[in-house]
Amino acid sequence: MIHNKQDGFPIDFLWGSASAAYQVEGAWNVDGKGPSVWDVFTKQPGTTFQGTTGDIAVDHYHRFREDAALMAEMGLKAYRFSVAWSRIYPAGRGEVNEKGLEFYDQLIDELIKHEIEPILTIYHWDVPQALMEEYGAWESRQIIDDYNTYCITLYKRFGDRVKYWVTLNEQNVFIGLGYRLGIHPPGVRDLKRMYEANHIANLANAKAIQSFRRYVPNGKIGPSFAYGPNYPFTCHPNDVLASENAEDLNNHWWLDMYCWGRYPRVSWKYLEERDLAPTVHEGDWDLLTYGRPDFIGINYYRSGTVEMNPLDGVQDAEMNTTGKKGTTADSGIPGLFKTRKNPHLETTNWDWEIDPEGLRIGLRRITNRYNLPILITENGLGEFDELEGGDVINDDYRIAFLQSHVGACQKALNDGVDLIGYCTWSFTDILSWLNGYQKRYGFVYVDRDELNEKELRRIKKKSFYWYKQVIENNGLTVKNVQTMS
Ligand code: BGP
Repeated sequence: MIHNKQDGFPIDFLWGSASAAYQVEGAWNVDGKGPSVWDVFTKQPGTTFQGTTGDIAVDHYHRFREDAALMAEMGLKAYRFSVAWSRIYPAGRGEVNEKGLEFYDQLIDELIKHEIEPILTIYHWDVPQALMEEYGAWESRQIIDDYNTYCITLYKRFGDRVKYWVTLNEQNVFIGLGYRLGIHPPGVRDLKRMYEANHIANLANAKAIQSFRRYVPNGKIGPSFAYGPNYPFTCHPNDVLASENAEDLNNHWWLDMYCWGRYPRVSWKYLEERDLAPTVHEGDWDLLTYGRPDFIGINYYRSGTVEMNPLDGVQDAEMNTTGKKGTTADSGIPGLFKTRKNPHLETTNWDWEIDPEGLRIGLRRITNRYNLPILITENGLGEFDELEGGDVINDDYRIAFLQSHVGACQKALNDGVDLIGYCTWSFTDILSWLNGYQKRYGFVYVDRDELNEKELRRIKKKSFYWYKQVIENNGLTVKNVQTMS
């Protein structure tokens, strides 16, 4: 669709940036915080790049005022952060840790002082280790009530100041990497357990949203979903079908549930025949209908391209966690689809396709299917950055990436998508779960590496000034574009 004219961004558009507790806070055992599964998992040899952990991360816990001041200097309109469950409930449930609540009180107040809209993610993967040990965390229905209690504690405490809430961050990723590929905690490779745990997470999500309506009636809530639209590798109907399979099993399996409270029929039948469909108890479908969100949070990094995969075809493959370009093998599900490198797209050093038009395509697909507002809760480029003399970081590649994606957002708005905001990933550099500190995403460089925390100095990158201008102008202008080229 080519438009004759480009409308601008809405006046109250949320120009934001995002982070997650484990990736920025550090202070992993400070002020009464209990351990999360990530505190334990990253300390097991061989789980992360060069054994990196979030023990110190970028020390946001102690430097949040400095970070918020940088956000204010940039003119950021919104900041998405997550609460560490085990800071609030060190043992996952039972006694509340007042110190944990106080930390987020202070962070929220600091943001509001700078006129930055807080977007609070309730859960960004760091389930308390105690619940993992007690009942297997997401594998037990006990977590539904414990998660709900944790949510209500946050609603009551912060509901007066926080309007935008994200329930589960990338359920498809923490479940998929946790139980299919076994590279996130709990490191399991078992599809039956994966679909069971996922169903329980759906129930927990729906119950949390049901409670939200009562405690924060004027707030807005939704999940953040890791979304990548799929393309067929060729126009051969077999490849088109493969692409539909991928769309159904990788996207609709979650999004249909969030928005409609049901699983897509084709994928359900496929899983049922293999005894992989989740166990459904009486009352589940009723509860799931309460999960309908106010907006869909989308974390977009890349699109996917697939072709037919025969029954004896390729299966799951290793992920590139080193930044050595071209080391990702094709992967797939025999009988459904397999990935192919898209010849029309460049990739990052971690082999992620760079595809701004894919964002527009995805936003349109979601809009047409679910008819809900969309908040982009993450989008960004993870790359090696170089700190040059005079404290300069020339990250033109990041500016180019973000600029093209902001452009795609504008086109999507023109197409009719109800896009309410755009959060980049991330504001400062952070710990990348499996890729250490070398895969950087921030507008603000943090001077540390895998082996040495140094002084964790904050240094503004070139992209910092670029995004500042975008926010000032409420979108791209000729000037922004020139700055970059
Ligand atoms: C998303 C997560 C983020 C962040 C981002 C980048 O899946 O929600 O927490 O890590 O991806 O991923 P990575 O750090 O693996 O490059």
